[in-house]
Amino acid sequence: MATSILSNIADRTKEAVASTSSKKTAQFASVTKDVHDGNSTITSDYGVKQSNTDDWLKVATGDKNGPLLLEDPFGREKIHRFDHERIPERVVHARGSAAFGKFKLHEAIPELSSAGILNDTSRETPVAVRFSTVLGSRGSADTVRDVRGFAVKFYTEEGNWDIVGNNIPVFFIQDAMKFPDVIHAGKPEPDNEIPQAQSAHNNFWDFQYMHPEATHMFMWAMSDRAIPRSYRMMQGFGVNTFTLTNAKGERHFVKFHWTPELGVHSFVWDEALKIAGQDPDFHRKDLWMAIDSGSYPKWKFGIQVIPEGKEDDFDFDILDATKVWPEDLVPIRYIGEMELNRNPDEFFTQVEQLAFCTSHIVPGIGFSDDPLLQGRNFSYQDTQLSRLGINWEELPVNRPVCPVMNHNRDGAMRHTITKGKVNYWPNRYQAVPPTKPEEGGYVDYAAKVAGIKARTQSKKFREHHNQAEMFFNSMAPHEKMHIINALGFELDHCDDQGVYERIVERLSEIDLSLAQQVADMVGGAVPEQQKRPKHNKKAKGLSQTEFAPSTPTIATRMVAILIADGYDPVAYNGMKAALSAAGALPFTIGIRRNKVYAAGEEKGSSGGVTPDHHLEGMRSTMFDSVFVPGGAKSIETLRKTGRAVHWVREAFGHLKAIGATGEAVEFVRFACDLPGLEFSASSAVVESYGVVTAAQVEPHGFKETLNMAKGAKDFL
Ligand code: HDE
Repeated sequence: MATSILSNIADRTKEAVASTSSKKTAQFASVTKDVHDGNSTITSDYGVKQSNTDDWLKVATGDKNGPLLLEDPFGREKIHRFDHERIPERVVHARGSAAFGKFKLHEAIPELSSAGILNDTSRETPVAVRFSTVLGSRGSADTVRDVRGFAVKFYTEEGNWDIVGNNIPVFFIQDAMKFPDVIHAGKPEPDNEIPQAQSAHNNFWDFQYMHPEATHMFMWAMSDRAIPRSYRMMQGFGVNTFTLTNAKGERHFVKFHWTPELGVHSFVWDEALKIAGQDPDFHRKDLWMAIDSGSYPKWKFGIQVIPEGKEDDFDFDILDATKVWPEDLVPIRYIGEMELNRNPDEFFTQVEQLAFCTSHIVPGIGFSDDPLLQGRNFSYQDTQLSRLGINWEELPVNRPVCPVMNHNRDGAMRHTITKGKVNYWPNRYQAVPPTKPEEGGYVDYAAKVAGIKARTQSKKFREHHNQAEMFFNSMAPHEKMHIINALGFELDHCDDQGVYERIVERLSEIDLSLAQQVADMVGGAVPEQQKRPKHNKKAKGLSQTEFAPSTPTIATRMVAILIADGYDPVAYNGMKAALSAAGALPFTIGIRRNKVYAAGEEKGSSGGVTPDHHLEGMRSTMFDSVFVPGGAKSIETLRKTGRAVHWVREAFGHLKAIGATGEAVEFVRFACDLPGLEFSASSAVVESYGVVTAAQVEPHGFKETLNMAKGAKDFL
């Protein structure tokens, strides 16, 4: 998607970018300057108007340049500021993008938590959400195989609450102390800094083998979840176990869930690989465009709850982040909804400086003894200190919308001016006292703790394979195939035989057929025996096929309409209108970007359409679906154009819905080259393998065609 698509969509949809009228929006406005206000001129940072910001002050010698003068304050300031523009990128999750919106609670849960945000259904809580990949640097591609970060900051009336989650519900390790190891192993290797944003290398897989606890997570990371079609089509999970405390002081264990309204969808691997080269910003643009055009992404907010006292009732430890709480045992209760409706105004100050802390919770919410969570609670605050400095919570994007007041002072870049005689508590003025619990002061749950100080872990933490197998068993056949192929790809990139052979050995503890197929692909010994007895159990909510949207929709999907001179204008215009009416985004792809003329139109006449892109500039990988209208001359040209044939064939290979009418039906059959494909020679609409054709079309036929396309798997 090129920038032209962005402006294209902005033009097309005149709907204004919504701004939630929220305290956060107002707060942003108070610190926002607009370069387009029409009144500003360039000043120095200390406010002096400048008359020339192009030429450094120098000693002029006639009409020749002389030496530059160090005394030029404007020249020095401009270069100084530039030299210091960069701050360290996040040590993980460096690549990402963010948007703003609102959270609305539908069902109060006073029996579980006293948190205002979980009780007051009349509130609209502003949120900031940042999506990210984990391993790549800030400039890496969006569509790589990786876990996605899904971090939500709620600006609540009682302070900021952050759920710093992922799009996969489990994690590689159980104890935070192992985090540097898992990340070192996954990041580029230390000697040559290769590969970028990839888990397909020796060190990553060496780590996986050395840590049986990572098995469940690597199965997820090899699944379709790790190549999402869009941030808007991913789930989010808090992963760690938190707690909820009600007004009576009773405690429940909780896991948080986000479920997307649009369903959960992924690329196929070949598509993800190609897009990483064709458009490294694919996900970033997709989110931006959707919000810009008024198609606001939404997620349902759900909780899984286990009462205190029931925590030992399971065959896994509920504090182990490498385990899910199977939904059959602990159902999800959906209690709220989040919508993203505003793009940032400036990336650096609103996305790079957006900083999260798992330790940021509000009254009514607490931590469990999950050893991953407890370590995270230290790490996030610590990393913000090195990225942003001690006063990072004063930055506009991180500021709470409720009052902040205490006796913390000073530090680099402090800019709140706190007036008064005292900066400590207690003081003789009773100035800024703590809040009593009954008036909303945070109260820690009085947990009873007794034990022996030791570097150890609970017994149930030592079982690592049951859920890895359960996950694989729960996959649909095509999802299993994708996992096998993903492992085949990754291990093919490991050149250390010891590494890939040992992973195959590990796989034989999960599923023999999986291990055998991978072994055959990547080389080395093919295991003959299942190494661990299988339990054959499945669970709800693991296969992403379960997450189709409740009402199938083509809205926000990008559909390419392929044309050359002589195309059928009835089919072209009819389909374009039908797609727009259904909320899809039609793009005209021409044989060239200069005007293309319909059948019956003179070349150079006032008619014709100017395509959004041409065949070489934009590939079918960038679209969800392709439609080819008929028109004898247009089809003759497309058929002779290798790239056009490839366009359609590649879309077919990527399982996309393809539509064709009139002469294009035969062209699509030729391009897809599949003997089993059924085509229609009449006006009847035929769907076969997601290809929808009608050889003879009446304008009214487009609605029918579109309905068929909606039924195509790609859209569900
Ligand atoms: Fe993070 N993680 N993490 N992580 N994480 C960071 O904090 C860390 C873990 C996650 O969009 C860092 O601000 C430790 C699990 C997201 O800005 C850092 C451990 C999950 C983001 C850090 C984990 C996550 C981060 C780097 C093991 C899913 C991006 C920059 C105990 C539930 C947030 C930063 C954003 C970022 C530490 C494990 C999600 C270094 C020590 C599990 C989405 O603090």
